[in-house]
Amino acid sequence: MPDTALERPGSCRINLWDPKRITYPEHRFTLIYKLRENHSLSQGTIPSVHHQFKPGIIMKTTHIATIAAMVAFTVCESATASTATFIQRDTRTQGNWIRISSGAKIYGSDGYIMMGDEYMPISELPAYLTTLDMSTFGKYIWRYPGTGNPPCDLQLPFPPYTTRIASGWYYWPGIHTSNAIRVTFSDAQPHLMAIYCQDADSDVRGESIQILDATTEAQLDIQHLPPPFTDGVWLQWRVSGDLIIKVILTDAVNTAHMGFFFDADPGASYWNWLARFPFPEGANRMPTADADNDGLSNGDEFAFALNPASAGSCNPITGAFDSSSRKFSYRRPVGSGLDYVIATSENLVSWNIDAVATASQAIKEVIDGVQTVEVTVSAPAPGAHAQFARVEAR
Ligand SMILES: [Ca+2]
Ligand SMILES: [Ca+2]
Repeated sequence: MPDTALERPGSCRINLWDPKRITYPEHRFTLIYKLRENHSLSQGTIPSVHHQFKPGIIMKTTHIATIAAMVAFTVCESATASTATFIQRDTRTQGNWIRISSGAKIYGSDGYIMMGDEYMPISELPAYLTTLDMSTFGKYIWRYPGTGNPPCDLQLPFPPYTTRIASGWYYWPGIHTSNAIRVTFSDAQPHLMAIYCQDADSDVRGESIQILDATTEAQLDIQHLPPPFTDGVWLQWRVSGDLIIKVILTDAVNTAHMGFFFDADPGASYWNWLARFPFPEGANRMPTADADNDGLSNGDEFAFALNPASAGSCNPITGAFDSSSRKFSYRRPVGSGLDYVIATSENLVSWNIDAVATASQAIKEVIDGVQTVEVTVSAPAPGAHAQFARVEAR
């Protein structure tokens, strides 16, 4: 096999492709490939019946181990591929990362680390995160909890969420040995990672956040924070693998970052949908945020093909319920990855899944990636005084 294909970082899952559609049920193919990190040699055994067709590098060879045959292998996604795709710069959410009313998190639903008072980090980190080391940085508290509480200071992660602190980590060249943070994810899945940066005591700090592949040290992304960022800025990426994050000083004498926040990635279809809309400068594009303040989260608006950047777009029902035909219709995006379930109620309090109505959903029209779906609701129970229906996107 060509060495070039084997030099990819990460251990690869390799699937056999048999171009002649010949199966070798009694055989196993033994393949030598390199592992990352120390480039030692190892062996993997691949069942001959393991066929998968996914995009990737195709390598061809005339014989592998004991089998002399023309075969091809597709190297699928690397189990530890390091990626970092910049998602957004949010200057509007500031320190309000938790909804005061419910305690639900806009950032950090999977986990977070921030600095509390007494120079002690507060964290609740996700299981998929195996490394996040900020020990080479200085710790500082610019403003203690309860001191002024400007909205740019981060809410403390316990009720009543109205108490805030300006605190975090800083890098001072010549004093601190490293400006690098190793962040390692144990799985091969993309996650959302946000860093909150705030120049809490001046308007002269400037810094850049650089993300490197920890294995190759190739730069995956860099974002610049010129002064001032006194009011607080969220920088967010879609990331995976093993990363080095460098906080690079560009202005003044030291840097400042207040914490890391991790969330589940809603998927490429969500981000592709959001890319259609002109969000206000600095708006929060997270599924849990409500960028246009119409009472529907961005995630809800995605599920029902609404415009998350327009408060006037908040109703996905395109055809009102017709009591004689028992039909109504609604909009949803093509390929949302969600399941749409119909539920009915007599009192708007208790809801029951209407399996027949759920199965009745018929796509009547598809325009510009948006489906119009017609639903036929089951007849209400005998004696019911009213009937309501709703569509649940799961
Ligand atoms: Ca909204
Ligand atoms: Ca809207």
